[in-house]
Amino acid sequence: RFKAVIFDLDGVLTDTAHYHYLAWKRLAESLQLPFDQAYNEQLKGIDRMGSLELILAQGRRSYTAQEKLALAEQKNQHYQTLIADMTPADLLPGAVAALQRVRAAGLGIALASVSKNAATVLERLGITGHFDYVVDAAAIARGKPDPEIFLTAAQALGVAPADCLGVEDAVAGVAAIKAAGMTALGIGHPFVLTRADVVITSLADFNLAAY
Ligand code: B16
Ligand code: MG
Repeated sequence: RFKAVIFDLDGVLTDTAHYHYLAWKRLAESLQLPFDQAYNEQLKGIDRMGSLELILAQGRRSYTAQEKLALAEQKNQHYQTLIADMTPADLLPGAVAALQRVRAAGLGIALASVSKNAATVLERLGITGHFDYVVDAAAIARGKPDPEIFLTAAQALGVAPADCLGVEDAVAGVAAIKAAGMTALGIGHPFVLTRADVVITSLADFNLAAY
């Protein structure tokens, strides 16, 4: 019943969500700010500056815009060091099979990642060629949970939002898919992704006909 599937990257196709966590943790520790896996849940799917604001909100001092840019750049350097050694072995179980099944069913495929490193990660994973369209995060004005990134992907594919299945591991991402008027397939835990239409543990359980 769908005409296209729009995938998130981090935490769906590969576990860069963990690398983002490690990079933010390193930055938070250098600033002596509290940061743990639970707080990190709120950061998933949130863009770089938005994530930084959430981390800095844990402390008392205020930072100038220039300081914030420098801190975001530090985090990005930690992150880029972590992703530098990625290979196709870093694809999550079922990721490539899911892309192949969507293609075999004749549906369009797009990537809706707010990460400015998404193109690099796709290249390292060797899956760039699977996508009809990759949203340029730099061209998106409002990050998730705003629907803009998913609506941009649907428009580029020439498909109505109602005919799209969005796949997300983040609370903010699922909210963005629902705000776009699409069906949301959550990857993770139903207690966390309460607004998803269906939740599966990983793409290893992906079954297009069931949604
Ligand atoms: P960058 P997604 C998001 O990617 C991550 O979930 C989020 O943790 C990260 O802060 C954001 O990308 C920005 O990434 O710093 O590389 O531009 O989940 O939308 O694929
Ligand atoms: Mg994600």
